Amino acid sequence: MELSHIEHIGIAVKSLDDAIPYYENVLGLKCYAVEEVKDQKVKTAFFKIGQTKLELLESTDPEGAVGKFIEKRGEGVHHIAFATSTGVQNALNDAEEKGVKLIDKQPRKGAEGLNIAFLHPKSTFGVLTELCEDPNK
Ligand code: CMX
Repeated sequence: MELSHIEHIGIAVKSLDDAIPYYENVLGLKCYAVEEVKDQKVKTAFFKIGQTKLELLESTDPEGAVGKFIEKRGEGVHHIAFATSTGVQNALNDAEEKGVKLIDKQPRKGAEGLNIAFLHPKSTFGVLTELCEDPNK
């Protein structure tokens, strides 16, 4: 597969309202969007730093991926998302061929209208890995 850059880093937090002021007042970043992704059972807040975004993730359901993550591991880095310039489906096919366990067999819609898919952290040395592409680019 071909990756162009780190699209975003996902960070699980208990509360967006509590965490956003740290990113704004201490790190000096600006939260430019808050969006609920119902499908993923999260509310997200976005910051941009260079080409890369930070995506804060607040769980909206204790049984969702982020709810379970915080319950088990506490707040912290949840996933890394790589932008691919050659298509998420192609990247998934390539990863599967190379023996990586997929969470998603096909891309689905994520925050900001991106096509996204996840590789399983048990196959990626403990890092939940997201592949994404902007269908409008
Ligand atoms: N990073 C690394 N390891 C993780 C992890 C993460 N984010 N989330 C779970 N794990 C580990 C757990 O610690 C656990 O390890 P052990 O068996 O050693 O304890 C193992 O994976 C299984 O975890 P689990 O709590 O039993 O959870 P599930 O198997 O039900 O789900 C996962 C784990 C990764 C398959 C699920 O979280 C998933 O499908 N994630 C992809 C979707 C997602 O994360 N959505 C939220 C963000 C969406 C967005 O960015 O918009």
